[in-house]
Amino acid sequence: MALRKMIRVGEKTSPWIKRQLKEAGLKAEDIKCKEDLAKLPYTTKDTLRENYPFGLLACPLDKVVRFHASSGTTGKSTVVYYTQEDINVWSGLMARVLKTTGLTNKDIMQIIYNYGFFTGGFGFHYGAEKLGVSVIPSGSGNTKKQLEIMKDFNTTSFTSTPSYALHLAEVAKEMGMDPDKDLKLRQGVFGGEPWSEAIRKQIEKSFGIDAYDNYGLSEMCGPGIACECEQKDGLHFWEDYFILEVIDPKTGEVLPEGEKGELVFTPLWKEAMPLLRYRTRDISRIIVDECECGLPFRKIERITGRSDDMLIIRGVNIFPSQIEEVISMHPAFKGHYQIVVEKKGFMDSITINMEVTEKLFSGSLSDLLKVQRELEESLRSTFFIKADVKLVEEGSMPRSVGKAQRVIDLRGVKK
Ligand code: DLL
Repeated sequence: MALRKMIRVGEKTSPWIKRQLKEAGLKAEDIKCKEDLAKLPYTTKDTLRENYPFGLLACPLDKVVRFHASSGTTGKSTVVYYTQEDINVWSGLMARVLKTTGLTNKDIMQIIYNYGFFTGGFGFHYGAEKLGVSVIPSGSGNTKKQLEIMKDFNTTSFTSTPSYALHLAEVAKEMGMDPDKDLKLRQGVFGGEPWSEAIRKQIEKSFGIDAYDNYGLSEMCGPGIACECEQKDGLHFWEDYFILEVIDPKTGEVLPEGEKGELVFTPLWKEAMPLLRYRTRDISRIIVDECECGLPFRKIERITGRSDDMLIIRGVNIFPSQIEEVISMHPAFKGHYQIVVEKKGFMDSITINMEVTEKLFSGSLSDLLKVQRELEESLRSTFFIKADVKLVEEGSMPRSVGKAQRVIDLRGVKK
């Protein structure tokens, strides 16, 4: 019902949806259910770039109350727009995320995401306020100050990228603080970038909290699409507001339920920027089993990476998250690493720079070499290619206040 209404309205108001229907030789009334949706072409990030800035507007500009945008490392940035009603719905979806992760109006949440064109700060802010949580809009950066605020305000929860949470924990240690004992934190909600189970454990242990994953993307609204419940085993997605298809990223074919592929979302509620079949590039699968928490929404597995992040090293396909999974099994893993890919002669070469503790780094050379050999061997036996591991000093790799840059691909970069 919601889909039919959305397409009927979209055909009239959105030049892009009109074009999608025309390309498929269909009229709005031909799309009655999810299966019919599959007859339409996809919307992609390029669609947004080509329509920069206002080409996807489906309402008069004076009804728009907010813009967000992604930075766009290549080409134009992508812009998204919201009416007041879009903001209201988004806030409700975010309130649902926070409630699902166990927050209540008794909590004090510190929002350590950038407030600006990035959707993280405002998305969490409006959702938390709607749930009645007391919000500290501290924004990103200024790590020491963040920790002082946590202490002074008795913050019970915080949200940031998982990589920044790890950085907060190490700065706390430098300041002589034990976040588990000295702070009142009880939970945290993390997302915006892929993270492994090992990083979750590390965050949970450092702060003495429960750490929950949440997923979203600006093209849909921002954060607020899916999150973990207390089971921490897959992310419930809000099926009453989005239709989710999972497709083969190479062929574009829709896959049977439960198979792994690229997530494609159709939001059912958007006024300013309705989109049909948006290809996220994010790889996951729908979990078919019901969740013990009793929520009536199905789950997706944690996102393992993006199809456009996949590295092809000497013909072998590897996701950065798979590398993280392997190296994070080693007790020397502390969460900070970077993958460097370059051409040596005609061959691809891959090096994983991984930080180890000060104690190990300045200890005996044979211990260090042993760790290096063990990691290289695990990588070789998993991917059947040689990867070099370089162990580096604690604190020597860049820290980001937002999303971490895990891969540096120098192939194609002129020396
Ligand atoms: O990152 C929205 C967000 C903010 C989500 C805060 C969660 C928390 P974009 O900047 O448009 O929006 O980036 C979206 O980030 O397509 C994924 O590739 C990645 N991503 C987001 N959340 C997760 C997650 C925000 N939990 C892109 N796990 C998405 C893995 C994630 N990847």
